[in-house]
Amino acid sequence: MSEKPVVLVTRKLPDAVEQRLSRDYVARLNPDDHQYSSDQVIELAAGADAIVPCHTERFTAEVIDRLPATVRVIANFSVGVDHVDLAAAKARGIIVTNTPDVLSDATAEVAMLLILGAARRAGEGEQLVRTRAWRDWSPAFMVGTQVTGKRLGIIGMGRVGQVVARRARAFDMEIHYHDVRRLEPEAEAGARFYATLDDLLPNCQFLTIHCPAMPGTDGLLDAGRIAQLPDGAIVVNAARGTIVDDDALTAALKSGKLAAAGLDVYRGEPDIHPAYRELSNTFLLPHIGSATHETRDAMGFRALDNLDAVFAGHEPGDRVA
Ligand code: 8YV
Repeated sequence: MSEKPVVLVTRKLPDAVEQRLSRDYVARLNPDDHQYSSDQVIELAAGADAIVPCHTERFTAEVIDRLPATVRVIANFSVGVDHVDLAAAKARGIIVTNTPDVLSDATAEVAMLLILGAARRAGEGEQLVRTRAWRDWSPAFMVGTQVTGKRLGIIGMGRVGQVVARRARAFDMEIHYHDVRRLEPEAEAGARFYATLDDLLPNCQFLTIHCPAMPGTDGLLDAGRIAQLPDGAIVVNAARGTIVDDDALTAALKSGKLAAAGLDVYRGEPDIHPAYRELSNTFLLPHIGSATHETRDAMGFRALDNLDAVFAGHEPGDRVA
C-alpha cells in the first residue's frame, strides 16, 4: 500500500507542476480539464488527503460539510479564496492555503493592459482592423484618453496594488490609494493615502480595483461611488467581478459619466452582464490576470510547497484557514 498522500487536482495544471505532484503524491489529475461539479469534487475526493482546486470550484459550507473525512487540506491554486467558505473549513479542521506573491507581477501587467486598452480604445480598434471595417483615418478618428501623467486611484494597496503603482509610475501617473491600512512611507513611495473611499474617489481619473472579494466588498463600486468619480473617469477591475455593481457600471458607461472600463473579471463569469459586450467603451479580457507560463508554474509550485509543509507536519507558509 502506498504511503504517499492522495491529492485530488481539479483542473489541468502545468506539466512541471503535475510531474512534481505525481512524484511526491498519489495524484488524481484531470488531464481533460473538465470542470467538475461540486458533487463530482466530493465523489472524486473519496479517500483523498488533499484537494488542489482553482477558483472555478466552489467550496460552500454545504460542500465542505459533505467532503470525505480524509480531506485534511485544500491547497488552492489561486490567491483569491472567495470560492471557499473559510469559516466552514476551519470548523471542520480543514487547512486552507492560497498562492500569494507569485501572481502579483502578472496581474499587475493585466491591470496596466486594461488601463491602456480602455483609455486608448484598443478593443474597438482591434475590432475595426479584424473585421475590415477600418476604412479611413482622420484627426477625429479613435481619439481616446491619455494615460500619461493622470491620477490613478488604487482600491486595495496589497501585493498587486503596489506592483500596479510601480508600473503606473513609469507612465508618470500620480498614485492615490485607499486601503484598510496605510503603508509605511517607504512602501508608499509618495502615493497619497485616503482613509475613506469617499475621500479617494473624487481624485481618480483612473480607478483600479485590487482588494479581495468578501462580504464587505460585494458591490463596493456602486452607483453612489461611481457618481463620486470625476466625469470621464476610467474604471479597471482585475480583482473580482463581485466588487462591482454591474448595473451601476454599465449605466455610467452608457450615460458617458465614465469614459471607459477595462475588465478582466466579472460577477458570474463567464456569463457576464450582457451590456458589457454591447458597449463600445469596454475593453474586455477573460480572467487572464495570472495566465503566464511563469506565473502558472509558480502558483502550482507554491500550492505544492503548502501541501508539502502540511504533510511534513509543519505550518504551511500560506495558510488562510
Ligand atoms: C487565477 C485569480 O487564475 O489567483 C486568483 O485569485 O484570480 C486568478 O488569477 C485563478 O484564480 C486560478 O484558480
